[in-house]
Amino acid sequence: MNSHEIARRHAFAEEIAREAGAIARRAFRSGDSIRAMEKGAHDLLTETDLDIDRFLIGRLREVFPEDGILTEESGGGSAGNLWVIDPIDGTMNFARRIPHFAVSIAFHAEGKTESGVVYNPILDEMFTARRGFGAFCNGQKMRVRPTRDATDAVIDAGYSSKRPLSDYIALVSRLLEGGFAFVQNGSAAIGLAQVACGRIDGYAELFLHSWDVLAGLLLVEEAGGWTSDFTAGDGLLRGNPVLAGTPAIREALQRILPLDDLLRTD
Ligand code: LIP
Repeated sequence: MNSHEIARRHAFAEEIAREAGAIARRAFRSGDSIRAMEKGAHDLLTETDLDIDRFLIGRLREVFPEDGILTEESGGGSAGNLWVIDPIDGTMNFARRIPHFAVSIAFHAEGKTESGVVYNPILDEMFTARRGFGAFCNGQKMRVRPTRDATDAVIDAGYSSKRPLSDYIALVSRLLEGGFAFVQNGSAAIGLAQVACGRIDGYAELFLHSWDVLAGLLLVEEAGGWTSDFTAGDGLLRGNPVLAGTPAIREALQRILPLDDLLRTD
């Protein structure tokens, strides 16, 4: 795909992320209760997830009818030019009115994520990255934090009920034994955006879907960080573990979470 076509999609992704964020913000700030259905343990779905899912699919079909679309709530194909969307990443936070959630939109073409947008509508923080053009928060260029070492590092260690609890406990134990501090904030997209903008130093989770992370991983890469190869094997459609962070702690983190034996290579 040529640069002009990617640029069109990158600009459009920011436009519709902002529009979708307004839908989430209205629901978040209304006095109405936010009813959530359980898809699994600590895995929720709200009407606003579905409203935003329908809205984004509709806008994309209007403007880029030839592109494929894969979303958390509607599934989708793996066409060469693929939009990968999480209407609300951090649904549990949204349902509890914790302002730590985002609309996450990525555009993936010819095996690479070319554009990523993560928008937190409550803080009005628009994180964007286009491959090769840098990463930005509300237009300000982002760089990952100049971490000194593990004792100077905070890792967002996401919890997924899709892996045994014992594995998560082992991950957190190894982080703490390695001198790291950790948080578990409930949104991979925002966690990765916070690595990119230098608020924290790394993100680790034993299993995530592409819609949770593709946009955030590009933010980290374009802000000078490193990331695991999430699309290894069939990660784009079947998910994978995620590890990302600042350069100074790459070796220490990879020792703690040896992804080689976790990434899908089948
Ligand atoms: C969430 C992820 C988070 C993970 C949660 C959940 P959702 O995505 O962003 O990192 O720990 O279990 O999967 O379901 O809110 O879109």
